[in-house]
Amino acid sequence: MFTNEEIRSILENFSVAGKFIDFYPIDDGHINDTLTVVYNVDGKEMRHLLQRINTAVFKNPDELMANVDCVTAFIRDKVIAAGGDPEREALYCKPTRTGKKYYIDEKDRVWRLYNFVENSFSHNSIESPDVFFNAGKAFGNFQRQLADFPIDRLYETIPDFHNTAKRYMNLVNSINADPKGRVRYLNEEINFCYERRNETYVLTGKTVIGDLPLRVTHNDTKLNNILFDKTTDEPICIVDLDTVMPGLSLYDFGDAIRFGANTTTEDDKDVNNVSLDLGLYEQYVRGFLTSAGNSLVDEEVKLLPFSAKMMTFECGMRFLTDYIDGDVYFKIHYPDHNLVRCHTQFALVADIERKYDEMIEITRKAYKEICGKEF
Ligand code: GN1
Ligand code: MG
Repeated sequence: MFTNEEIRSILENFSVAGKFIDFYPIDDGHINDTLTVVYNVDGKEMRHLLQRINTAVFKNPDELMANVDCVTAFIRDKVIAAGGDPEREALYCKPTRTGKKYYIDEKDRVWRLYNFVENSFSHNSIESPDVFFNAGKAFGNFQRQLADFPIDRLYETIPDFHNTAKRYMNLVNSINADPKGRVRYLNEEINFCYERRNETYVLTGKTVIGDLPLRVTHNDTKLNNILFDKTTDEPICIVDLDTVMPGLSLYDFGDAIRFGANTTTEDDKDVNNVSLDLGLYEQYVRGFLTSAGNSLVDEEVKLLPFSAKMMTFECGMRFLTDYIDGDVYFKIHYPDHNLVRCHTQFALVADIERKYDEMIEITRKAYKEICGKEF
């Protein structure tokens, strides 16, 4: 997708030591383009992470980078205060030669350069239950690290990102516009959404009346946004900070379950492979409550199972909306990719509904055992 020459000329605008040798794309994300770039510094290999920010999605790079900058600096201070290693446990962006946080090339593409966390990797699926316990602990810890972050310093980079009711309205608008004539084939999917429309208001409604506190949240807690240590398999740090915004702890919890506790991938073409793994759900609840449990209010814990359902439903609606719109938001690798993704998400919602009472029991028991509290 990019040539070596192209990347070299972009990197010349960043203030880093050594000589650029090579690059490797990282294909996990649906939004930005991410590459590992390799330098030779006095005979030693050194890596950085180069990213092209998708400005159709993140429309204001200044505000986005201001958020990333103050959140990463805040986390860095917390890591140092806790005696950790800030080079591995915190991210930072390397400045351009003119001292800016990002570089705009002649094609108006926006680039930034992050530190590369050596000897780390990310999981795209769960090989053993401990991995998911640790994932819950890591995202709970992230929330705890940012608990005293001054929330009004953050820009809302994508307004109403997890406002599920607004996402439903966006879907309805796309259905009405039907720019690609795809709606006529989507009766079942659209009915599925219509039947659940009243639930889309629950979380924002409870926030308005003060039952759920606004916190600094990550908002994109996919398992592959955690870096793990190759040697110890322990989580090191959280990446993909573009959507850090004021939000609900439930967004972070629910989205993590959506991705990680599914027995298959987000784009498995066979929906029969989709189900909620209750064992993994339990691991994540326990990990999350171990690090964040005592800072949560009872109402948040009570709604953990609901959030798993809502975040999965919301994501499915977003894939469906993008399919109707003609695949303009998420990167796709084949024509029906967004529809396939929508189907896995709705199948997972249906399975969560079947297992809902068990999820509540697991949550209740863990809350009692780990935090000594009840909801
Ligand atoms: C996108 O960028 P990536 O792939 O980590 C999306 C998330 C979705 C996710 C679905 C900014 O995340 O909200 O949950 O795809 N990010 C944005 O896999 O829209
Ligand atoms: Mg990501």
